[in-house]
Amino acid sequence: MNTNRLSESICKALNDQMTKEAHASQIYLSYASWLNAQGYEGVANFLFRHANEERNHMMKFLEYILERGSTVKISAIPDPGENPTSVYDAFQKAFKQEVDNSESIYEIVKQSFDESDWATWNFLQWFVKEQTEEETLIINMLDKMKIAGGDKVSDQSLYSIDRDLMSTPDEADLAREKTVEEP
Ligand code: OFO
Repeated sequence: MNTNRLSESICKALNDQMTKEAHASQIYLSYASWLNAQGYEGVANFLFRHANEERNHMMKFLEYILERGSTVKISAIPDPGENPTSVYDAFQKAFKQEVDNSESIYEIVKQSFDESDWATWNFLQWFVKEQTEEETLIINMLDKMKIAGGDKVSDQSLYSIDRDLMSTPDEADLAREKTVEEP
């Protein structure tokens, strides 16, 4: 009896996404290491924590594929690429990375819808919400830096941003989660 509950195309898309999550983790590790070496311990810390989150996302895909009786394929992770050139550049690159990742997840959501694979569609809703949260978090960081001068942000402002990021929560509040009782 065939116990594989994923179509070949969905299984491939989920495996590819699993590798993308691992790649995202490597990207954040590389940015965090570079920023730490430049003396931005707070920003680096924030990105090290984020690298762990991406690794957890990778594991979520892996576990789901196994749960559905299908086959996990561990592939090589592409090189994380160039180091950023500044804190501002690191967040701009991180934002692009998150938007690309969201697009990639939306593609599988669409695919699961087209194939009427409701279990996968439902599984992916967690990631749709997570991506909105991550994009919001980075947009908030970029806004702060833009106000402080964008690419020309002063050392003084970078010092405060770095100190704030040491203790910034890893999750953003989403407006749609607010209620009248808990604004
Ligand atoms: Fe950036 O979050 Fe994974 O999916």
